[in-house]
Amino acid sequence: MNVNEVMAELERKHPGESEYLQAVREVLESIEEVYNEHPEFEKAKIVERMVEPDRIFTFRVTWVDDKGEIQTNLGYRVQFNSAIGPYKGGLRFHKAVNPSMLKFLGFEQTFKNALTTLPMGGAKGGSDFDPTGKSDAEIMRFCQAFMLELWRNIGVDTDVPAGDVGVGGREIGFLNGMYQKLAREYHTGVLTGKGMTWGGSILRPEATGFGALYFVEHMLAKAGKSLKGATIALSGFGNVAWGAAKKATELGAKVIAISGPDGVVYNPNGMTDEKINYMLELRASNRNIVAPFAEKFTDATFTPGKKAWSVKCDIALPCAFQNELNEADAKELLANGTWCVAEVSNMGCTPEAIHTFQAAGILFAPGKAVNAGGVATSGLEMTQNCMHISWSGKEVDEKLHFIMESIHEACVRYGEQKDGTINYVKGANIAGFMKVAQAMLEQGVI
Ligand code: 2IT
Repeated sequence: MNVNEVMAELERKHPGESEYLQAVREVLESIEEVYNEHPEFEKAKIVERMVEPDRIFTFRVTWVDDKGEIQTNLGYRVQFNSAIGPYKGGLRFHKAVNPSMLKFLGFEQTFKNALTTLPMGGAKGGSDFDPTGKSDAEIMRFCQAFMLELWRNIGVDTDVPAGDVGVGGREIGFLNGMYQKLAREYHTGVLTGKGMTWGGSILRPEATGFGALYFVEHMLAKAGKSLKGATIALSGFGNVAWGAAKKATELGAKVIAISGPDGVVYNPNGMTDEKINYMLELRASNRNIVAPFAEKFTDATFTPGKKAWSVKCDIALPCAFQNELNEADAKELLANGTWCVAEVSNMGCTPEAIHTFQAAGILFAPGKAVNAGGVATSGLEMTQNCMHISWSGKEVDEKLHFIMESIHEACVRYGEQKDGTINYVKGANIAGFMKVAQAMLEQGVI
């Protein structure tokens, strides 16, 4: 394989799909060396097959807003790869959603799911519906209209969606209610991230953030460092940022910044239970602003238009959106002494930012390893649903710990360099790739 040739061909077929091309290039650059040591992969054209989704469903979603006006959005489900199990991955509701974004996310999901140790293929879906400023009733009607189309293409053993940006427990509830009504199937397992009284798993809401901090703990331990007393800046204030803030605080770190599209909140005294709970209220308000945090808690200050990366911190955790941390941000963090960056959002850093961190020799880990605890706990939710039982919080947490430790070990196994440091990007990409490639090879040309 020659990365530039594969990329030129992909670009020819999908011109301008920048996020998708960026995600594929990052993986191919990491695996090139290993791939070329396996002539059987080359012969089976594994890379050429793996970079294209299996199929994409695109549909119109029409619904009526509170004023009685008719609204039309676009809906999608990208079923990317099913080599190691049924399609699995979240739904994103955000005004910028388009095929490029969902293809990048579905591609990433395929490798991430492979890393979890569980048998799940990769998928992603969503809509350009913007939840900002919508009422709960509008969100319900949109979710119902979305499911009116999606339901035929998903199923317990075929494709199991969950949440992502703009889709949390409330939306999963509306989606699940409509699915059951349409499909007349009352199995609990067609969506994950469900409520606790109707098939949800304890700890699924926390799992992405908790898992990320477990991963960071391992990464720091390996480098002889610790979370205790470390200052953390994280972006976002949604479900993922909430779980990360909660676990980071529990483990003795101080979360000194959260952010939103409107700016950054500097929180020099760190989090309290009340502050952490307030993050949930902020998200549920559908306003998509973080400024009210600093109105409610007077020891915090809000600066409009600034990112979390302007705050001096030991550890930076992007928890919001792709490419939310660019080269200039990376340089600002380094100048302020940051020594660890872990992506909790998918592809949170631009390639230039990653190169800047790697060149500086600081600890860096990619989203598909760091945030895999979310989908892994979705996998645990599916298992409980199939077995018709509910595990205790302790059981789920132990399994999540084990999974994050396994992912860290896989990164070390494939990413250890001659000088003893770990290239986590390479490690995660090769570990995920090897599993999916082997599964594709063994199942023939299909
Ligand atoms: O990016 C992700 O891994 C998620 N949004 C979670 C997907 C899932 O199926 O739980």
